Amino acid sequence: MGEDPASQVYVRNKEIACEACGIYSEKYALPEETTQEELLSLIDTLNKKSSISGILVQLPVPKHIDEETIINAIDPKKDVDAFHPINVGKIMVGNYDFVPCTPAGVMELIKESGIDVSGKECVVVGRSNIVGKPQAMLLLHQNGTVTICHSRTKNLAEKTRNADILVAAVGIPNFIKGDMIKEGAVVIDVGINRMENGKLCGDVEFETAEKVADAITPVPGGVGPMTIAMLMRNTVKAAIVNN
Ligand code: L34
Repeated sequence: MGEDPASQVYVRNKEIACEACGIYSEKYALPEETTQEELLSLIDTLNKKSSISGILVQLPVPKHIDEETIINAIDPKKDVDAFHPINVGKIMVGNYDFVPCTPAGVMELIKESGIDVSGKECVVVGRSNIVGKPQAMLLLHQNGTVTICHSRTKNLAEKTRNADILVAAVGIPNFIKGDMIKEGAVVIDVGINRMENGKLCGDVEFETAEKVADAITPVPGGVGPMTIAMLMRNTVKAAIVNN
């Protein structure tokens, strides 16, 4: 909904990924002034439409729309973002079909790099419902020792320097510097910040961080594309579960 330029890029990338995977997709680019009732009515239609397995409302939504009401309106069986409270609860319990795409992408990067989470000190910086909280839960399910840090955390650098696996999801450009990272750590940068010059920049200061980290993800070309890959995986799962 609306004209958010970043959302337009992300949604376009999702369409391209669907095409590449052979997943049928429909995009509804609703104008900014669309009412909440109109949006809810579209979600209701898609909830009932048997040719649609997954529904995603790209965030952020405009101010006059209540995000929680929208998320709650999506059929949990079609909630490929895993943002609905039913799916959030299932993640907490550890028995789930859908994993939120960004944290799932982070876990996949860790797994594919041959890194074992079990027993590791995992520090997640950021506590959003979309990334930080589910990320902590997924690391915990893999037997990591998890610390969640946020804007009120005291002595942040002390905590991040303790991390074997550090996930940065704060949304502040270059927030995590090299001297906040332990030698040999695995550093995963979830931040995608758009600078005034139009360039993308992560939450981690890459130049100083890569000198101390054993493994580090870039921005762009790191977690972002993984988020989309995990959306494809959830959608295929939804198609199986719903049929
Ligand atoms: N409902 N809203 C909902 N679900 C989501 O999973 C998202 N997210 C986040 C924002 N809002 C959402 C995304 O799709 C972030 N996000 C996302 C998706 C794709 C990319 C980045 C964030 C991506 O493609 N990143 C590219 C660069 C793209 C560019 O040039 O701007 C990269 O290489 O990081």
